[in-house]
Amino acid sequence: MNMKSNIVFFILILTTFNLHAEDGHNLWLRAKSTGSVNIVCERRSSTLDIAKQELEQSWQGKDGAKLVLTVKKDKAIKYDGFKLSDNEVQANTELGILYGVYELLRRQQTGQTIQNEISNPSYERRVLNHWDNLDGSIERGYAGRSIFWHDNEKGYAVTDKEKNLWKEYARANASIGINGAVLNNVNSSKLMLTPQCLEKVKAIAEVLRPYGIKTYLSVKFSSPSLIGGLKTSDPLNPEVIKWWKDKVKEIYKIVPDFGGFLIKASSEGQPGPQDYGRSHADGANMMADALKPFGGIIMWRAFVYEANSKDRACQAYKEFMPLDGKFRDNVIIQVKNGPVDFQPREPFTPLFGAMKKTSVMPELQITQEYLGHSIQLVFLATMWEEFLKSDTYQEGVGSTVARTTDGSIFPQKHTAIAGVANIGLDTNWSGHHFAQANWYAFGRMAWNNQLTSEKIADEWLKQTFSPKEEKAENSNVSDWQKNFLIPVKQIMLESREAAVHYSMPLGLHHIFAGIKNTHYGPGPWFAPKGTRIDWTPPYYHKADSTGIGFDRTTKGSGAVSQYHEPLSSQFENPATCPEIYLLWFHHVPWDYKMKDGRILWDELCYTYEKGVNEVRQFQKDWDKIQPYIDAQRFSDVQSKLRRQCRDAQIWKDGCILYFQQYSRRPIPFDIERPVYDLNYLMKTDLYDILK
Ligand code: GCW
Repeated sequence: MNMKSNIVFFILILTTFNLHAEDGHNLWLRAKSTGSVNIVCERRSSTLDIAKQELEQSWQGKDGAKLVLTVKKDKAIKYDGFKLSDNEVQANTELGILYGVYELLRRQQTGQTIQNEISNPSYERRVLNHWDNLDGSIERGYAGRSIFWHDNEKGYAVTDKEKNLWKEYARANASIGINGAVLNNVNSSKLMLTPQCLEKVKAIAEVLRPYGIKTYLSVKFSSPSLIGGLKTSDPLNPEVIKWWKDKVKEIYKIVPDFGGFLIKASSEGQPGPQDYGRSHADGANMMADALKPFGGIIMWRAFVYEANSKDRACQAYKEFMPLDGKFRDNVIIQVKNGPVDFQPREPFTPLFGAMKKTSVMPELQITQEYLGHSIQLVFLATMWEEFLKSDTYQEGVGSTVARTTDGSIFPQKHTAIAGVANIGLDTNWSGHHFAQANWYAFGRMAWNNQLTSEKIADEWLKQTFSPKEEKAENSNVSDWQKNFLIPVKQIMLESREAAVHYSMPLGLHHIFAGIKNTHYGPGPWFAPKGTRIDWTPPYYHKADSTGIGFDRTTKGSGAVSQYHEPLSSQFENPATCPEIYLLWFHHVPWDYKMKDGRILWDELCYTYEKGVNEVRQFQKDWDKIQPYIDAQRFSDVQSKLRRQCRDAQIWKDGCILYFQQYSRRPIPFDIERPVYDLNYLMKTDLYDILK
């Protein structure tokens, strides 16, 4: 064969064998239409055009059916909600029509029926927070570099290829109801508000706009002095106030639908009002006033803790509760789900429900900083469901976190929820094919905070993996459901609990390897001299010869008192404290009797063992599904599961062997023996630092 025919041959081979190869780039939006649809819509706009195009591209309903899209005010429809029936989508806004269309298509693809129904979003603002730096790197990003920012060399130039990617990104977000994006890291660059950078923001905003995605920015609180030439950034200084007003005006001139600012201030070394002796309220209100005339909001983070505090988990409540009622109505306090920091399991942050006169929004972390990066298969929806359903009891039984934040209990002017994005330039967007499910789940729960993780997993799997060509063939569909959908859904639903088991069971938290600050892998031993103690694991696990765990009772740090009764008493008493939080709230003896009759030490060992076994089981189950999935995604996930098994083993061995030095008890003889030496694991850790 000559060169030319060689190439033709290879192309042929590729198209024959790779017909079904999937790289994950199409996310959950793979469906192709199976017939035509006759769309009736009186209006035209770029958003409605997208709605029509989506219908034509992915219609799987009755061939030739008629569908009416109606923009008409209806009091029962809230925000960009919609009314859905078999042959009509009605909404107050064009964006509502688009959301209704995505829902209709989702129902078709997942085989769900449509009754006449109204769907309203739980939150007014459903926002992704990108921790993207202006040099293109991403803090806690595990899926490649930023889709928005380049390295310095390319500067702020915008290419068509990029615009196309942003469009795909916007489409994916709109399809799950996300309507806002903070384009840059909360650890913001001072350059963010410079005119060159804002020009780029304008370009991005233009691509996102037709999909209903508002653009927000994270900015440095000290911008007036850093880039504005002022001597101070004191929020009560008239020149500073004027500087922000002018800057906001400049932004709205080029981005008329700008959403507002997300601020990390007086937190982890970031500048803030406290540098000038002012409060969070002084700072937030000053900026909120500048945004008010344009309809913008401030999302002010409550992620604050100071070095050497007795208990970091108490701080946000202490700093923010006295300010309840002091914030403008266009300020929302953005609070992480747990009081420490996105750990595999935490009780909810006690500020939820407690701040009654201030808008509060949850911040979830989609990117898996503490949950295995994009290496481990961990479906986070179960964790978020647990969090949203947690009862704060603040206004009686049923005051769940969901209801205290979505306006059902407190009259908030604005409601919102944020998720720290896991999106990067990787072909499959999120690094791990299953990490896409976390992006998806965030959007779906932000739209409906009552959705179950089971339902979300089910719809995501059907859209993301169902064999395209077999949709109509019932027998094949059920075959696929039995052999793929059911077992893989099971893996997803168990995956977060498994991660808790093999890394931080029974309320343990923040015992990560500290070196290089990766937050991947165990490091309960990590405590080099001179390191801030609240950045070392022993601060959190407090293991010693008498027992293990953080005493947050009234005799300890008192964190339990920040919760409303009956929770406060329930957490205070080890006998009534849920065992999943035992070591979060209590320092208990190694021979403490657990509910199942085992002593704590044995329970700890068995739980680590269980976690490892669970991942080994995921591995076996995954191998079985090979015939029901394309080759590429099968092997990508297979190989990541191998690494996950190894790393779960390292977690188990590292933690059990380390804690054994304090418990001085044997590892129960019926569990698998460790395969790594503690010294080796500790040295490997040290080795890393020297590399
Ligand atoms: O979880 C911690 C992370 C930091 C992050 C910080 C925050 C953006 O380790 O990387 O900084 O929280 O949420 O501000």
